[in-house]
Amino acid sequence: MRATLQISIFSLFLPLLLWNRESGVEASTDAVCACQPAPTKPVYFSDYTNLHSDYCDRRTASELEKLTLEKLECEYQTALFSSIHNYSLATCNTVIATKETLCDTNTQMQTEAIVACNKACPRPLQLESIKTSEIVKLATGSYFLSSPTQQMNWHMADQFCKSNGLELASVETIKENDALVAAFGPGTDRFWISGNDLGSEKTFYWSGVGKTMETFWYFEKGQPDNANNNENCVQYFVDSRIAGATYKWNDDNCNTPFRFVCELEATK
Ligand SMILES: [Ca+2]
Ligand SMILES: [Ca+2]
Ligand SMILES: [Ca+2]
Repeated sequence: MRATLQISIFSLFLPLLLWNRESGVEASTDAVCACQPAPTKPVYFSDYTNLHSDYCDRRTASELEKLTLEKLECEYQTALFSSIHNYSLATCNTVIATKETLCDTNTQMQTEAIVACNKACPRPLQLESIKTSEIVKLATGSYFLSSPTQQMNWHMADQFCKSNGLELASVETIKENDALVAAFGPGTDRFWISGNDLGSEKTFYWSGVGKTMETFWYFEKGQPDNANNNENCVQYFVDSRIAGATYKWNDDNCNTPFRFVCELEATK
């Protein structure tokens, strides 16, 4: 009886405690941003690997880490709340739905804070860094498409995206595929994305999101062919041997420089 009473009182106040705690999370750009002095001389794109990540990049990584912890805490609290309220499933579901909305709102606020941080730290001379104006917003997220002169091998492209708080793109749906292909335009340049079978031949994996390539498969006919037993990285290409071919996927040699696509994985 006493235990029941304690649980009942606790369950009365718990929603208020949780509500105050989580609605208090704010995405303060002041706390996020503090710009470094502008570089004194131009830094060329090809030199970027010699540079350390700058302050804004590190802050971006730190914000993403914080967000992950907040999501875990939020999920934990939701599970705890659910166990206490197992006598009233309907009430519990309502509260969980509210909390999920709060989680989503916090995620959105953190994403906005990251974008604001990038805006507050313009680095016009640092060609190794992606400018906010170069990030394109498509229906399925935010991306960076390297220019025709920004070409590097898959590993370098992977590092470049990461050093800017992004990942090589992971194309998980036809909607995302179509948005990217439309953004490429009519050219035939190849673009690296995060798919690869570096870990295990023929098992393709999106390294950008840490998932195997299961839900969506868009390789060109005859691909992946692991040509010369040495093709382990996935790219968009237009197969000139096929009449009327459009952008599809191909496995190619990871060490060959091509253009590439980075993606903002805000909830990673
Ligand atoms: Ca994606
Ligand atoms: Ca392969
Ligand atoms: Ca191939």
